[in-house]
Amino acid sequence: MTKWKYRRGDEDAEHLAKVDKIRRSKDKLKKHNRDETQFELGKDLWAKAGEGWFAARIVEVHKRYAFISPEPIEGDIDTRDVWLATVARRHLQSRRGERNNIVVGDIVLCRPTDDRDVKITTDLPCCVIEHLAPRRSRIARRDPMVMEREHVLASNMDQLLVVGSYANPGVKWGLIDRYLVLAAEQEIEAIIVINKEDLLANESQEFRQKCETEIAYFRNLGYTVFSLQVENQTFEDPVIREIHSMMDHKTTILSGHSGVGKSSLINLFRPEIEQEVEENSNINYKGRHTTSYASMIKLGRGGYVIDTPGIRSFVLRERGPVELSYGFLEMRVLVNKCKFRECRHVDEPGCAVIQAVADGTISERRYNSYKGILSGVSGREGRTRDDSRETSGREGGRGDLEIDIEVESDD
Ligand SMILES: Nc1nc2c(ncn2[C@@H]2O[C@H](COP(=O)(O)OP(=O)(O)O)[C@@H](O)[C@H]2O)c(=O)[nH]1
Ligand SMILES: [Mg+2]
Ligand SMILES: [Zn+2]
Repeated sequence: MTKWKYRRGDEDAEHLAKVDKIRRSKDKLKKHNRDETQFELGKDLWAKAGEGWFAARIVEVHKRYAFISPEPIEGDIDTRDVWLATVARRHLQSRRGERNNIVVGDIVLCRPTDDRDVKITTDLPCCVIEHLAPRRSRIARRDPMVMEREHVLASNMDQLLVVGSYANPGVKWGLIDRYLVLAAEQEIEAIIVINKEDLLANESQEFRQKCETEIAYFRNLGYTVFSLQVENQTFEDPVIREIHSMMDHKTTILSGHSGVGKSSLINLFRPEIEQEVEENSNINYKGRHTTSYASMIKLGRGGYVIDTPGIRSFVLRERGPVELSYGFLEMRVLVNKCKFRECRHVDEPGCAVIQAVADGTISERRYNSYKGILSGVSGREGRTRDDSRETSGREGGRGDLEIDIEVESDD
């Protein structure tokens, strides 16, 4: 049972305490970043780097090695120019508690080497990762293997673009909500794209109405939502251009269920590495997965994307009600209006959120999504035709650094 605390009305003192706490943690981080024996080291301290060492960006992470692209000028990499990299051995020990010590998007300091740790044959030049710059932003979920641990999916992105499709697979609104929570917490922009508009013609009037309502609701919250058909589209289409204009000069993490058309969308922006489009990612597609690894790709038309393997559902790290309601923009503005300061908005008396749901200003679906996340439920919504088997069998089971591989089934 939660103990309800009465608001003290002393908001200023509370605010100051919060600011002070943030300042102290920042100081701690600074101190930490000064210690060169640490893996994580502020970029301003890279000056002492050895000869030939260079800054780079992690573009793909595999189990025992990663691919990096040198970043001679900040913010400019050629994602076709890759080196094979491993983390310096002395750092592996200290980072053992983490599932993955480097992720796509990380900015690292590399030392060229001929002496590789991994025994693989490669033509690629090789290097050792000596330091990791503190992450500006990160997208993480709860580790499917170890509950208390976080699994960071990617870092240093400027914004998140979450893609869904009207059908095949149908929109998972709850999954979109979860991504929006992550973006809100990282204070990065979130854009929503709902694809396969052409398939709406086969859907019921009721379904179309529901989708329209959802989209209007998100727009009303201030999110940019695009509804479109990526297939048969070209870069000349105004909507496609508009999406691109939001991605130019930025690093965008692309997320969403597999099969929704993420790769098809990227391909319109002339990526340095053409993305594989799964012709048959629908119900007949069995056993294999689309893209198994997250990777960072430069777009020929400007900007970078981090394409992630589709995840059907994921569990967010546990969050308290205060923290979680921050990720729901419609609740964020109400939390100060609840009678109890640590109101969970579940069954507390005088709850402004519950009232808003009753008034219809907060959507019931979003509210249920909030409660689902609060109680640690994954984003999977019921079972649909193309969604009938769990990802579990192979989920993280191979001890991969990467995220789950989806298995599609045909029943
Ligand atoms: N009907 C329809 N299918 C599409 C559309 N866009 C992409 N697809 C198809 O959806 C499937 C999955 O696309 P893909 O780009 O690989 O999705 P990803 O897994 O999200 O990267 C492919 O068969 C595409 O041809 C669209 O606008 N309408
Ligand atoms: Mg893809
Ligand atoms: Zn409340």
